[in-house]
Order: sequence, then structure tokens, then C-alpha cells
Amino acid sequence: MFVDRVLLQIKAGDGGDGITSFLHFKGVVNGGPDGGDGGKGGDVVFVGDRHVSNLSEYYYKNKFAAENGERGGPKNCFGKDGQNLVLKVPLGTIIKDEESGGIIADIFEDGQEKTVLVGGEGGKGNARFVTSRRHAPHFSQTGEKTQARKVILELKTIADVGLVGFPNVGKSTLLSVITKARPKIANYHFTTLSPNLGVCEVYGERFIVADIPGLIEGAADGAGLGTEFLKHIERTRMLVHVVDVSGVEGRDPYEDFLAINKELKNYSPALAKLKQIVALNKCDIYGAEEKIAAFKEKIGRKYKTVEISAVSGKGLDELKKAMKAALDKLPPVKPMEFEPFEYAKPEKLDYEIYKDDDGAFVITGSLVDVLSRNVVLTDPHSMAYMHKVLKDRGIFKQLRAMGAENGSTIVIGGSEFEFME
Ligand SMILES: Nc1nc2c(ncn2[C@@H]2O[C@H](COP(=O)(O)OP(=O)(O)OP(=O)(O)O)[C@@H](O)[C@H]2O)c(=O)[nH]1
Ligand SMILES: [Mg+2]
Repeated sequence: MFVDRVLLQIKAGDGGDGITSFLHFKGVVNGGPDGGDGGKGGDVVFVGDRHVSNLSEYYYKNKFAAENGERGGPKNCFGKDGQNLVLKVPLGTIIKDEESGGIIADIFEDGQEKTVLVGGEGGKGNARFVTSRRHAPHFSQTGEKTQARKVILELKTIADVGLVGFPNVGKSTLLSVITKARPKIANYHFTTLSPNLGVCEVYGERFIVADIPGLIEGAADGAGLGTEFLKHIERTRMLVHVVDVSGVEGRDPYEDFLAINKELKNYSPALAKLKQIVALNKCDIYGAEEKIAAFKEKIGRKYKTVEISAVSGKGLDELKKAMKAALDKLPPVKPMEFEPFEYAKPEKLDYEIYKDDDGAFVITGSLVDVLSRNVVLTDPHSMAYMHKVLKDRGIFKQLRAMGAENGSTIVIGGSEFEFME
């Protein structure tokens, strides 16, 4: 099965919780705090792999999560970090955020890695909260939780040369004789249902040739199979336009040629502007000569034409050399240019204060999320810590400016407090 677009749900690992623990061993009653930190959650990483040909691996299984970090342990033991989740994708895979459509990466090379989601940070154990005045903190931090995201993977094949043409003109046959690829070949339309790639070698230099399903008129508007696959030749450097010059199917080869070019243009003007070499195939069929002469007269000198027979082998060397000569003059295929989209890590320190209908001052924002991870309401040290954070960050000052007085109600993360500076 050939799959070139999938929607995946991915999630980085949560950070492991730090723990609250005190040293205990024989003879020691009140040992010091020794709660260890939680481990970091695993990242979600995509990597290009040239052995992967399409996205079929993700067709049925499309939810993935990296490992969570482990909880910290007593005796200052760190929790183990969660393992990264590495997802292999074919070269030419574009990763997009589903919600915004923003492009996260264009995986272009073998081994190219992109960390799309970063695992949550581990929480700190109580041993970390010891200060000169706080010897026995009874609180620790929980691990950072991560959010699942949806990404679209879209394969846009990377190749140097794309073969285009009507169905049944011999594109796959041509691919099979100039490369080692073994696509299905048969005497009916739409034999090829998904792209095939092959490596062609000329004078020791190699280039990749892509064969896509045949186009028919109206394909760009969804009439045939073709348009769906045009994206697989969008990134090629040039095209070989294969024409059945024998006209055995009763069509005029030149009309075919014009119709396909119109299709290409409808789909993408850039694609239509790519350099084309015209391969006049099936030259071996009786009566082709006349047609060739007529075709050449109509097409004039704008395109290079090569007469070939994919079956007898005629003209194949000439065509391969013409492809190489043209490629030598063209720039290499490049990854897409885009403004990379990145998932924001929660900004930890912002906050907002507003006054609700009851006159209470409500503090919200990621600072509050962090505080509620850190603060144990029943622990006086922990509360003192929160008090200090609020004061240090100028929140008390702002509350005063907004009219808060000693005794006013302050709401933080769903809990109510009395304002007291
Ligand atoms: N006589 C002759 N027949 C050819 C030649 N090239 C291909 N054919 C025949 O044409 C038919 C179609 O060939 P394919 O290579 O499957 O054509 P295609 O363009 O890939 O077709 P689709 O995948 O359906 O679009 C097959 O029966 C081939 O044997 C040629 O040079 N001469
Ligand atoms: Mg084919």
C-alpha cells in the first residue's frame, strides 16, 4: 500500500514527579530530606530514512507517545528519563501542525532528525528545596505534563527527473529499462497506481527518476488519478514527457502532448515551467515514422525530442545522456523554504490579575500553574515559598495598586487566600 499523507497524534513524555522523602536508617531518627528529582519525559523525534519508501507504517497505527520520566526515589535517587520516541519517515516528508498548518520540518536527507516535541521536565525532589532556614521541606515538585499534538505528515517525493504522460504510453516500461526499478507494466490504462522511483546511472553519475500514474485530461480537476500524484514530481528538477508516437490508441500524439502540458499548468505553473525533454516512445511500431515527422514539425525547436523504444532499446542511451546534460545545468533539489513552526514550551512566568464579581483578586497564567505544582497548601514552608515568589515577582505591589488591602480575597489556582503582606 502506498500512503503519502497521514494524520498523527503525538505526545512527548511527562516529566516524572520529584518526591518528598527523609533519610531513615537504623539509629537515625530524623535524617535530612533525600527526595530525588523525577526524570525528564522522552522527546518525539522524526528521522529521515532512505529505506522507508512511504508512510504506510502510520496508516493504521497513528497515535504515539514517548515514555514518561520516572518518579524520583528516596536517597536522592533521580528518576530515569523517559526514552525518546523516534519515528522513521521517508525522505521528502513534510511535517505540519494540523491546527495552524504551519510547517515544522521538511525531512530531506537520510538521517536528518527533527525533535518536534520536547519531553516534560522532571519535578524536583524535596532535597532540592533545602535552604539555610528551611531544613526539612515537606514538599516536592510534580513533573511537567506535556500536551498531545496533531501533526500531518505529507510525502513529496524527492527525485531529479519526473516521467509524465498519458496512461499506457510506456512510462513504467521506460523506468524499468533505464533503472533497476521493476514497476508493473501492462497494456491498459492506469497500470501504475502509485509512484515508483529508480536510480539511473550515466557516466558513473546517478540521478533519481520518478514514474507516476498516467495523467488524463481533467486530472488537475480531479477527473483521473493523476493529480493526486503530481505532488510527487513537484520537487523534480526536470521532466521527461513520454508520448506514444505510434498513435496506436487512435489519439494524435501532439494533442496528447498539449493536453498533458495543460494539465501540468492547471495544477501548478511552476511545474509546467520545468525543463522538459520529449521522449517519442514506441518508435518500433509500424508506421511510427510518419507520425514522428508530423509531431516534430508541430512541436518545432522549443523542446529537445528523442526517439526511443523502451521495448527494443532504441534511443535509450541518447535519452539518458540528454537527461544528464540537462541536469548538469540545473540546480540541485533543495528542501522547501519556510518559516519553521515550533510548539511553544509553556512560558512559565507570565501571570494576569483580574478582579472578579465578588471583588476577589484572581491571579491566573502559567506562573500560577507552576506554583500549584510546587506548593503544598498544608505545609507552612511551602506556603512561605509561595508568599516569597508572589512578593519577588511584584505581584503584591500590583495587587495593592489594584486596590487590594490586608484581608482581601486572593484566588490562586482555585484556592482562596487572605491577602496579608
Ligand atoms: N511496441 C512498444 N510497446 C511499448 C513500448 N513501451 C511500452 N510499451 C507497451 O505499452 C504498454 C504500456 O506500458 P506501461 O509502461 O505500463 O505504460 P505506462 O505509461 O506506465 O502506463 P500507466 O501506468 O497505465 O499510465 C505495455 O504493454 C508495454 O509493453 C515500446 O517502446 N514499444
Ligand atoms: Mg505505469
